[in-house]
Amino acid sequence: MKKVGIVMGSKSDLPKLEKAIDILKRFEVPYEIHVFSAHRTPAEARDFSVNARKNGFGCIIAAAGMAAHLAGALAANTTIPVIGIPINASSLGGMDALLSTVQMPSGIPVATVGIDGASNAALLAIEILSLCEETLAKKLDDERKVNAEKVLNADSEVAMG
Ligand code: RP5
Repeated sequence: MKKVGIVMGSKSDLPKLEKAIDILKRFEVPYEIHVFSAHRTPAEARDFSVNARKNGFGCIIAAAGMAAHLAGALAANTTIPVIGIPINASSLGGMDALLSTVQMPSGIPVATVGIDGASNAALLAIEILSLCEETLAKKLDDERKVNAEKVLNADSEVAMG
């Protein structure tokens, strides 16, 4: 199975990625975690991205806050899918990172999830890998059923008062 790369711009972003890590573990998806900064370690970020496909990665999750160029910088150097997580790390509440991550120029896509949207980033990464992994497709279906069950139970509870 291909790996998911989780890259964050700073170790200070790590707590915001725990949900993604938990989900990848639960789905038994192999992953690697790195700290590379588009601004502070641009050469290392580039090397990771340039070699990602040949190193067995199926997609990259890139999380960064503030003037968040990490996801775009990684996407510029690879044609495997890059999922961007804008991190709330400043007085602007993550809007700075959201706009920096989502507003990519044509030709270099970044699939951007919501601010601090680590869960959806992991699920989207698994959905991408599931195109070639039937076991993951089945686990995703099971997950959706469990989630639907929770909402239906909540509906029953609320309706009964
Ligand atoms: C971004 O700046 C990082 O992704 C982080 O969200 C933010 C602050 O980084 P530190 O100053 O905590 O290293 O590059």
